[in-house]
Amino acid sequence: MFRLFAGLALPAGIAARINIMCSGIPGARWVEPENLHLTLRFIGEVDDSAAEDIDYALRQIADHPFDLKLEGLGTFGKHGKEHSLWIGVAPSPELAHLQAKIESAVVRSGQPAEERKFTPHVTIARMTRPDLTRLQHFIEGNGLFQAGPFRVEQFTLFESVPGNGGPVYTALEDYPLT
Ligand code: 3AM
Repeated sequence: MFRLFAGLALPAGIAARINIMCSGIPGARWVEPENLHLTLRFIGEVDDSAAEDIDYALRQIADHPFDLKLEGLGTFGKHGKEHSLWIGVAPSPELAHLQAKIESAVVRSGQPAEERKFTPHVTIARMTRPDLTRLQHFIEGNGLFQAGPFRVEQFTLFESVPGNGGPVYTALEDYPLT
């Protein structure tokens, strides 16, 4: 069985810049720079045969490279119970287009459709009952963060393996955009 998702890896330089910013919230579990990514489609647990079907469907996607810019910060979770802290993405019709193609391909391969709206983001920390004052300071202090634009020339099928320090993501296959 594999726990899969499709996403974008970040350029190492941008991941390193993000990593420098990641401190100052007690209790936050910061994502290691090599694990920073933008999820395009969470797929979940699948067996070997389904994984092969997904890989086949993703290989059929034809799309162009495009530029993407990261900007701003946000959180998921109700006020007082924020559980994820993330960096946002500048509006990108090309990213939305690629995401829609990936969604169709994954469904065509036999997986159930994703009901939730796509909210592009790069999670930088996971939190349980964060110190709200420090979280607020972090967001105010880093809210103008920007990175890129950088060229997106491929997307990737990742395996997510749970670990003590949080999940570790392994790239199984890259799909070039040409
Ligand atoms: O891109 P991020 O890190 O925000 O939270 C998981 C991670 O999101 C999310 O998929 C990404 C890669 O693991 N994820 C995990 N379980 C999920 C689920 N059941 C999920 N997304 C949707 N449904």
